[in-house]
Amino acid sequence: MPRKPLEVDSPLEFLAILDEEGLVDESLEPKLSQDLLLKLYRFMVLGRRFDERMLQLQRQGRIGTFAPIKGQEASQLGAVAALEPRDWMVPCFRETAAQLWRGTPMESVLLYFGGFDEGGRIPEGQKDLPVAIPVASQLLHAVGLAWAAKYRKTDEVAMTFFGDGATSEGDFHEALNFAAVYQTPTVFVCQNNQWAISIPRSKQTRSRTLAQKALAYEMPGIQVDGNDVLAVYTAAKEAVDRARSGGGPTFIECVTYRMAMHTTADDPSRYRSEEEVAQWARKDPIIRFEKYLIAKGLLDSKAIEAMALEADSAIQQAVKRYEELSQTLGDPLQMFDHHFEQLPAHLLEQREELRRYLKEEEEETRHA
Ligand SMILES: Cc1ncc(C[n+]2csc(CCOP(=O)(O)OP(=O)(O)O)c2C)c(N)n1
Repeated sequence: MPRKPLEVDSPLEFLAILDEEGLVDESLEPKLSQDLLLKLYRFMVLGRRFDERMLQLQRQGRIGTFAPIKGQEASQLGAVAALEPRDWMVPCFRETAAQLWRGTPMESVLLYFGGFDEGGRIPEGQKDLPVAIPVASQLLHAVGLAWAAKYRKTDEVAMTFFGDGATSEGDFHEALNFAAVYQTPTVFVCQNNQWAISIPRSKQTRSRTLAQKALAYEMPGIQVDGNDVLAVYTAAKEAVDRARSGGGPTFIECVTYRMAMHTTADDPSRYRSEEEVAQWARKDPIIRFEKYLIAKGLLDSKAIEAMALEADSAIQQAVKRYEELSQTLGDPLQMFDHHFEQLPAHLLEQREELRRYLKEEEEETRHA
């Protein structure tokens, strides 16, 4: 009748490669091509500037509520850069940079947050799912896709993104459990940005790390500095390679920070201090990567300026296309079209009420 410690393997690690000063640990530095390094930087800058522009557009009433990504560029781009086009990317609602990397046009993102269904349409051949709003629901979709890939004996991998808050949902646990039991090629990327709206990480879970949640499901788990694009890429590449070669799922916790508001409907000054934000601003993923690329001789101030201008011009063109397109789309009555073969009585009533309301509004505008 022994009483003894259980033997539980712990493959958990923490990984950081590039520090806040842009100094690299050469023994861990991944061997990435110049093209890939510069592409990562370009998309980090594009993601940040697009985010800033979206905030202005939202404040001007030209798009609706959206979830900013500021501070999370490295977590998203380091991860998707490890995928092949044939792999699946299953986003939450804060993956704008990842979506752009995968090929979603900026105007689609604007259309989505502008309230147009058409923004959820994924370009032909691109294997991404649309934005998921119900927290953690997308993890199950990713596991399903990965399970299908395994069943069909393709070598596709499904990578899904979610926040620290999502780890408290039942869907999270069901997804990890199924993925581990059936060894599906799924890569779970948790962007631990420290806050789930106003709930801090400390009130989300007693676990010292989120990565350790992988242990319960007997899958590899790793915690990485999520503001270090080289560390995120390294962890993601190992996870994708393992998944592709039949090694099953991995859980990656990216320790990062949401530098802006949860969504544009939120006021973070009500629950967090300016000092906390300032502390994380010093860990900015773009600044440290920029320093690294300058030290490597791949960037200089002229190239930095040129890339910013290039991003701004692409953004300006996308906003123009969005505003032109939005003139031709968006009959609100369409929202009733695709749910039921035959609309139930209460929805017929709601459709009629909306139709009447829109007509009245139109007449009022005409008389105004
Ligand atoms: C099932 C469900 N419950 C509640 C909400 C409302 N809600 C939207 S975002 C959010 C917090 C999500 O936090 P986290 O998972 O950490 O992701 P983050 O927003 O920080 O990226 C909540 C509670 C929702 N969308 N879905």
